[in-house]
Amino acid sequence: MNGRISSSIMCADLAHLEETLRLHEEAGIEAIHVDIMDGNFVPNYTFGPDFCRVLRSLTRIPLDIHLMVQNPERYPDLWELRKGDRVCVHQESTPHLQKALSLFNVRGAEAAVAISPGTGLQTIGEVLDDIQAVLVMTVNPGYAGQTLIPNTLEKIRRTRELLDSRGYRQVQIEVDGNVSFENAAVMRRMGADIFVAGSSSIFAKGLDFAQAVARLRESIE
Ligand code: S6P
Ligand code: MG
Repeated sequence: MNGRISSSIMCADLAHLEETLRLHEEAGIEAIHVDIMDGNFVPNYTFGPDFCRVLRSLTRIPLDIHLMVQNPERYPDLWELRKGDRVCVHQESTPHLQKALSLFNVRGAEAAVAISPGTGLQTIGEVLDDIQAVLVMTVNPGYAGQTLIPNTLEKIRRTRELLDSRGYRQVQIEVDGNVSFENAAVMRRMGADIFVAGSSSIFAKGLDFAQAVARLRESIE
């Protein structure tokens, strides 16, 4: 299966959201990546449940909700999950990781464990039955427009090896952070399946959206 694109909506022109989402549908974008930041887990604020509701009212593309919030298990119902959605929970954000993941694994939605660049893979082995994906952060969470941390590329390969060796071939690997056309090709070779595309590729200044998507798809075949 070819790699899939999860578009980082915080990098889009939000003044023209409807038009942007129409272009997403025309380009067959598989998911919309919504970065939720609480000013606590990360030093920034972004979207919340109301914005997710707006997105749902404008498109049927599933949401890929990246929770960069402390203790995400506190308010699991805020996200009104649907079949095909995915919720990414940071390992570092809660001492109750298994519980948090299980709360999002409902109504056909998927759960993913997210790991920041400084986090090892050990804990993933304990929650394999609770996840459909691992989100390997290739920058530190908090901001768009950062530069990839080189060590994380090899970590994608180690994550794939861990999943395969434990018999979890169906668990996907998502990558997030500086997914440029060039980096995406390397990430693909390392074993990534889902690519969070932001200011480094499909929303890069001066690029035509459809052409940029086509170019990214070539990188992740
Ligand atoms: C970062 C966030 C990401 C960014 C995305 C931006 O905390 O989780 O999803 O929005 O990485 O893309 P780029 O190409 O600017 O890194
Ligand atoms: Mg993200």
